[in-house]
Amino acid sequence: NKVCVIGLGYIGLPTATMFALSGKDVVGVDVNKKVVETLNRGEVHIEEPGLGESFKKMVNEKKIVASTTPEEADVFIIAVPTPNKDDQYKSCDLKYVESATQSILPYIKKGDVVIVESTIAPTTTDEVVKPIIEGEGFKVGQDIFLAHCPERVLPGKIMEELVENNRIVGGVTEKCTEEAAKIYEVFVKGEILKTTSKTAEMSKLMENTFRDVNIALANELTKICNKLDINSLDVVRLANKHPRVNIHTPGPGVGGHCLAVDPYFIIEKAPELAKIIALSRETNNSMPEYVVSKVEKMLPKKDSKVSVFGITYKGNTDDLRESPALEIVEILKEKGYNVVLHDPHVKDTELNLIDRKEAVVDSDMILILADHNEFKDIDYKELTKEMNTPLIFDTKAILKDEDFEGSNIIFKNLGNISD
Ligand code: SAJ
Repeated sequence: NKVCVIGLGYIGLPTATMFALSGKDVVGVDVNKKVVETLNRGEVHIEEPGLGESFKKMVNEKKIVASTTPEEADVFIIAVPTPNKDDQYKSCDLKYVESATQSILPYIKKGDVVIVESTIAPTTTDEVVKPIIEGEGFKVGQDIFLAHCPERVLPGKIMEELVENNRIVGGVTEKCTEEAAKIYEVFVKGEILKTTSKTAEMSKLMENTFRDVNIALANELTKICNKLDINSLDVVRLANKHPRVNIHTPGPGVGGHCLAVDPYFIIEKAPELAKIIALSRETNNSMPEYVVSKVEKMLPKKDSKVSVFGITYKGNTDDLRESPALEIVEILKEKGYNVVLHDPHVKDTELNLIDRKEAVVDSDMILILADHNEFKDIDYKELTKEMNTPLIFDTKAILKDEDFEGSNIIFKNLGNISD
């Protein structure tokens, strides 16, 4: 049978490719004409290990085709973005989910399965998507089977995790759950976890919220430790030796389109109750300013040259969405610093990225803001020779104090910069 995937971004494209690899005929739909053209040439527009080759193979075998309009199919998968709104709670903007649902209405028929994979606020499938489909005369649960099946794959490991991870399948009715579960059985090797759509929505949001709150705890710990002259990275390492403790790693902030976005979808539904969740967002959002305040302490001269290594929201990706690194760069520039950028994963020419050697010439600081693998194996003793001051500030805890013992390099991380 045939699968129609709406939205060919970080989730939709790998998912569409996976269905094609599993033998389905796939049409992938995106509103962006340029993206559709690129894809139909067999090229992909996002960096994700293993995706490019598989996608090209499927295009060549005619198992997958990209288009700007949907087509009749047996299964429709909605994987469009759900950004934050500009309102008080930064609530979930459903405009793309709504327009994607509307766009498939002329093509759906009795017996079809409609799955929302986009991350949505709790109760959205029941209260927003279902009425749109029923407005067309279908009865959900009898004619059309509607479910929320959140994606939970980690960017950088998407192709692997799509197959290996457990998958939550939440139907609007039990029959919807059963029909949607059958769809994923073709490639998911993990467990298929059946539930209702609103439980599925909340479970997905809570996974990312758990991580966001845990990182906030680590970031708060770092601020407290720096006040008390204790190394927070040592504290995290030692506390995590306890069998039931897993404190996450402090860093320059939380970015990406998941952790920095999803917790607000819970807050909007119960702002008077979601206190820890809201405070954690605030704490993580304060980290770029905190990092800048530490840079200012190390480099009081505001025209100093800062060489930023890594501008993506995390390591080994080209994804710049909600990147705290970009926020740090902006604040540093506003303060007058001479900031140059180096990132081996990003191709954007408008950002004026330069190579590593050029970036450090006459520099006063290498500021590591993303944990790309490339930054772990650099010969820093050699590289820092070109610098004005051999100072490295590693906000991602990828290098170790020991690596610099006996050298003239001044090595700083979030653990050893007491106030
Ligand atoms: N970060 C820290 N400290 C840590 C871990 C992460 O500061 O200890 C930062 C990262 O640098 C990054 C941000 O948090 O800026 C988020 O990175 P991440 O690796 O935690 O997660 P994402 O956003 O790439 O992907 C998450 C994953 N969710 C969970 O692990 C619970 C992924 O499985 C989800 O599919 C994805 O969100 C999503 O799409 O929701």
